[in-house]
Amino acid sequence: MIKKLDDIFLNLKESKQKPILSVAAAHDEEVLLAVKDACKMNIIKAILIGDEKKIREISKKINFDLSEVEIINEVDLKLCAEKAVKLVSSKKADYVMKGLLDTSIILKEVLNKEYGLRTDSLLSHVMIYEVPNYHKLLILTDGGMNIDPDVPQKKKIIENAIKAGKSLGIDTLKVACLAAKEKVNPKMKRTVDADELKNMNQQGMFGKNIIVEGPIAFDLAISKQACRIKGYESEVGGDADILLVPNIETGNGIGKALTYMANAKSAGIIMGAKSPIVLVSRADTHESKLYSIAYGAIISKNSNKN
Ligand code: COD
Repeated sequence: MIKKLDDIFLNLKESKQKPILSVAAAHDEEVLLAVKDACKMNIIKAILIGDEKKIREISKKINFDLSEVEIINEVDLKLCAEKAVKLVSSKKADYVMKGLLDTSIILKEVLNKEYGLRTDSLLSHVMIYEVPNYHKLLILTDGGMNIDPDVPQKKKIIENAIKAGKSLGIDTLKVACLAAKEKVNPKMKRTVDADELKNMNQQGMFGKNIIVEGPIAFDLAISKQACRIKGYESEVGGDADILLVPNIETGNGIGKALTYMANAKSAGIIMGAKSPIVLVSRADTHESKLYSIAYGAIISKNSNKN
């Protein structure tokens, strides 16, 4: 079981098959540092799409040996995303990474009906955090793709997060459907949605070994002490594996608070497509980008098995 983000590397080093990553708009130092490290660790092979002149200049500066790396010269950002996605849909690459371009540009290409990576499933963003003062990895979803999901979409977002959690080898997953309080209040739509999701799980709709709690506030989901003080009893209380947020703003805010104020390390990908999409914030460190590349490689390996 993967308990720390560094364990992902060990898991990948054991596998002989190296997935090929296509990087859209790769002309960025933090992106190239992460790709360089992943190539050096021998966990992936890379195809870089972007401004070739800049890619070569940056690579020289950071001592990235490009002799084994394919470069596709493209300066237009939309075309960078299109070409990177097409490499995956034509099976010349296994998964795709967002480089120095806006999230919505790459997501629109991923969703393209003709050459994109859609499936019948909803696509959603999953972040994994290693927080110094939390006792296990924490999955946060969806703070990156679905803006204001309804209940059927939240159900699919949970299903994608369960797949992401299972790929880490976690057997029983505890899901906290976040809201501002624990009692259902018809005037607070998020509490009603969370209650519906909990009921779905009680009917077995999320499968075996899944516990869904909600509505539940953030403090009770992650702190046993808060549960004791408030007299709150639930198997998920203080021990959540997955935080389902009600909307993109909440997810984005919690994620950034964990990174900037709690020194969390993280990895982020989009689940639900034909292959994982490595989606990190431009401001993320190359370490976080490296974890995301590695996590994407694990998901890619698992989806090729199925
Ligand atoms: N999964 C599967 N299909 C989808 C999804 C999804 N999550 N979202 C849209 N689609 C399909 C729709 O069914 C439709 O067929 C087509 O894609 C277009 O749908 P629209 O018009 O709703 O989608 P777009 O192209 O306007 O927007 C989709 C985005 C993902 C780009 C949009 O939702 C978005 O910008 N999300 C926020 C991304 C972001 O900025 N994140 C960073 C900040 S946190």
